[in-house]
Amino acid sequence: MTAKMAASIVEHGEDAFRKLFKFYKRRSSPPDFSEVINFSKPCSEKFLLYSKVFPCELNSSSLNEENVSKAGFIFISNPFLPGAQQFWVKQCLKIYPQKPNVCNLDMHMSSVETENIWEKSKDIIRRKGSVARQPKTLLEKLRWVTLGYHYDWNSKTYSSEKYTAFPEELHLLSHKVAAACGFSGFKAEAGILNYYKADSSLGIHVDESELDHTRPLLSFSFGQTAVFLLGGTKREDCPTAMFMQSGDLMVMSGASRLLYHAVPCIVPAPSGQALPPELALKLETEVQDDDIIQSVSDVDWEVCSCYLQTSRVNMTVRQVLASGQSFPSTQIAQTSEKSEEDTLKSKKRKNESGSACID
Ligand SMILES: O=C(O)CCC(=O)C(=O)O
Ligand SMILES: [Mn+2]
Repeated sequence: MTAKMAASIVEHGEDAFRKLFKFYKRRSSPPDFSEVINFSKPCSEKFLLYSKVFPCELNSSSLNEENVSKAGFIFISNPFLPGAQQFWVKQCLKIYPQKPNVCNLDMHMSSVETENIWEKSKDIIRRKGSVARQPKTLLEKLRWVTLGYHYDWNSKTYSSEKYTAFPEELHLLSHKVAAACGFSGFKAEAGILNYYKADSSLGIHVDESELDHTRPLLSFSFGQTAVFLLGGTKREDCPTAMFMQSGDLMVMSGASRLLYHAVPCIVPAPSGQALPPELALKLETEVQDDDIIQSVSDVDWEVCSCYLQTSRVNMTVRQVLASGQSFPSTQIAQTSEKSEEDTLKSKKRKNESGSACID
């Protein structure tokens, strides 16, 4: 069965998004990926047949008002300079899981146990190639990390109480990317980092917890390729499937900011070529001490590349509040007054759809 057929046969009570999600998520045998758009093969490919898609050079002259308003969902194929991806991968694996940031392991482990995730895992990950079947390291058990305003998965809210400083270098990157897409003054206030294994998926959801939806949501992907599904405002709308490869960026803005989306699967890497060659590239120029991007040492990169052989890391960066806005004071009362029944319902929903939580 092809993806098109799968989407068209919608059984009673099942929406088109769920149907396609299940089509790509199936684990029995690899699905047919021929309908998935590959933006890194520009122009010649079938994506030009989609009237919804138009290619555009990202430079100041392309940023006229017409283009900015026409482009809600912006896909930027790996814009990173050689060597820069290594820096961001190292931040995701070595730096951002550190306290005071919050991660899934904190939900059931003490802060002493979740200290130094990188240090406790690195040597085992480096040696793993030769030693099969070992217990998982903390780094391999990492599923998500939150930054800035720490997202509360149960209440689906951000609050001023759960805030720690947002990493400056990631704010600068996000601010630059947003500005290049026509959104000046973007403030990176919350980040959700997702860590995917070969069999992970991210359920169908809409990111609506941020209070200002006029600001874009930025997404950065590293490591293994994923299939990303972008749907409509209703679950019945048939989604578009696209590959997200290492270094690719997505900007969800305008009308696309509140669309359903999901990651049904990680694409099996072709044998003998687990990592894209550009990830092996080192920075080409000498770095100065005050440069944002620093080079990654060979030992650190060895750990990162072993980890990425079978994994994908995605960072989403969000502006939560409009400029000058603060959290409504009632939100705290509402959240704590939430009945047990509501909490149970929300947990159930989270389990059913995965709702932005990796399974
Ligand atoms: O992993 C991805 O590409 C999507 C992540 C996402 O949708 C989210 O964190 O809300
Ligand atoms: Mn999302």
